Amino acid sequence: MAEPVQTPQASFPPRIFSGIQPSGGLTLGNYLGALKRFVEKQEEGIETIYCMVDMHAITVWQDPEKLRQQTREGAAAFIAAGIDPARSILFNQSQVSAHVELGWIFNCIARMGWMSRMTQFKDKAGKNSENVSLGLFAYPSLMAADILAYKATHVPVGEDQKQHLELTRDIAIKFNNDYGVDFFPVVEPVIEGAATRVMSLRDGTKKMSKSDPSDQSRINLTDDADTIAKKIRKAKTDPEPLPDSLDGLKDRPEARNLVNIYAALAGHTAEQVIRDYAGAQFGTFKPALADLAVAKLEPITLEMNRLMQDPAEIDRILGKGAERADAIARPIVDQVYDVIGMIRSRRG
Ligand code: AQP
Repeated sequence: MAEPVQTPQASFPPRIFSGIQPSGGLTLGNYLGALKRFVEKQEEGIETIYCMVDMHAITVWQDPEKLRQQTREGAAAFIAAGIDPARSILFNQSQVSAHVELGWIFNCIARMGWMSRMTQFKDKAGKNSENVSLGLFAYPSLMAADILAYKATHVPVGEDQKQHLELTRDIAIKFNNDYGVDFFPVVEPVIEGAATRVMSLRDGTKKMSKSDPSDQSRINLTDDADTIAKKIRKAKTDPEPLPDSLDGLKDRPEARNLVNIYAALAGHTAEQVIRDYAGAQFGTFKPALADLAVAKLEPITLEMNRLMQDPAEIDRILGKGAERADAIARPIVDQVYDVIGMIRSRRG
């Protein structure tokens, strides 16, 4: 089949959408790669829509009670990190059915060949690909629906989601071409900052992930100050001091990771950090990083804990956000049904 050709784009007003799976507690990777960026976008005054993507979480079995808890905890992390539910729309995906409706339509747009190239599926399925859920394979087309149900134009994410956003672009372009419309925007990934891919504290070649079996591999947003300091102290490194230029970190993934984390937390570039710590041993650098991490993360953790005292209030915020999200997505998905030729004659 010929590659889809891009149709000329009508102008779509800027709108940000992004989400996080409540498949475990949020990590420093989620914070630096996603949450921190989400807050910055809100502060830029762009319309921002953020979601706990619980339908994605169940692509791997979740204990129902834990899933509820993790969804609330994730929402609490958004608010504690600076998302204001009055200015941004904050909700959980399963309360807005437009996502799964459009997800099915996109399953019929996306090609098997495109989906088979998704490296995250290959990584997550590993040798067990015959035995994972069909949902895990279809996940990226539901992600495209999450974004395009709002005609979002920009999506802040970590580096690991870049390929899924390219697929979202392909789906939008193919839908527009197949139906001869200029209906969906071709989204722009927003992958910014010094730590777009935070790596495991135990292995600098592996992404920090909430589902890694080793708790020592990650910093959780619920970790207390002592635990954060201990995990950083024990983080895998090498015996060399820090070099005087970034080039010197090329074959030192663990050292590079800690420098990137420091830079992202401090709001500096990695170059600045290397300038400040050139020649320093990890015995000096790690305590400085631990102090910085605690200073930045502790207020968020404390606020999350406070918010989690009142789960009913979190549910109320998610419900209100879902109503606002539905008011945007419902008419868009109804128009999609018209475009693709579905009869819509039911009243009420
Ligand atoms: N290590 C990371 N570095 C930078 N950004 C990251 N993100 C996740 N891990 C890192 C970004 O966080 C957002 C939400 O991701 P997600 O939780 O929906 O899914 P994920 O990318 O699969 O994250 P995990 O932690 O690895 O979850 P599990 O273990 O359940 O699969 C995204 O913007 C992502 O880029």
